[in-house]
Amino acid sequence: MIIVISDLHLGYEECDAAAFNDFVQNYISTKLGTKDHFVLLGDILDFWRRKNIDPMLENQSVLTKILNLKTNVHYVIGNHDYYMVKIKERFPEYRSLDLRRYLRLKDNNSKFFFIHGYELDVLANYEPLTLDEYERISETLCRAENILGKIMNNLWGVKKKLQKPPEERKSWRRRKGVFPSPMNHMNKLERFSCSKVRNIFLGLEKDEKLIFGHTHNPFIHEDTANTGSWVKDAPQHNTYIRIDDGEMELCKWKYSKS
Ligand SMILES: [Mn+2]
Repeated sequence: MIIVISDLHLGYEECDAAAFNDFVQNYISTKLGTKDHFVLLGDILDFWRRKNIDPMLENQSVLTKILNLKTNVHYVIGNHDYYMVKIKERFPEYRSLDLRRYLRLKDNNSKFFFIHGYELDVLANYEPLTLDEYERISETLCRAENILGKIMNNLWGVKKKLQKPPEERKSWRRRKGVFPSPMNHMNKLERFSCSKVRNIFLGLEKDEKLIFGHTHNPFIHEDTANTGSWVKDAPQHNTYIRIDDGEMELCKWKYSKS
């Protein structure tokens, strides 16, 4: 079994760290064994808004739980934790986590390709900015602490509002914790992610399924899936993708404080 989550944003005030802690303690650590995989698909730590060490210290309990898991943990880097690339470069034999830019896994003959998803954002929305340039900006923002990080975040927030998808987007019909496919009102990034031409840009094989996060809009559409997020300002949050027998399922973790 493979469990995938992204966009936890530890260190951001809207992060639902309590629910995630509950998820790791009561689901991940009990359900996943040595043959399974837990994929952290980027923006797990949010370095843009804080001094890097602060979110790590504040969340050391859940981070330690992750380091102690008896399953295979993979950490795919996102734009908000892009600084992790530098750490990996400094310690090439980095051993605490399987830290990487992308990941390939197999489950029951189905092949999966994982990226955080900012790559799709750059291709769909930020041209003429190149991927390399975007990554350099992301890395700088990881060191920006509050000032630059906040400015950039606000700017991108404004841009997101301007791009707001149709009204239907807001009213997700929820049934049994599964989400309807948003294929009728996908934005450009999502349409690109679901098209086969994405393979040309990302180097995917014909039969590889793509899983990404970054947009905070969870969905499954044919061989493409988005993990969603764990931030309370997203319409749907605390979502994860569960892969069992090669099949992807979009799920929501229900957490009550009792
Ligand atoms: Mn992101």
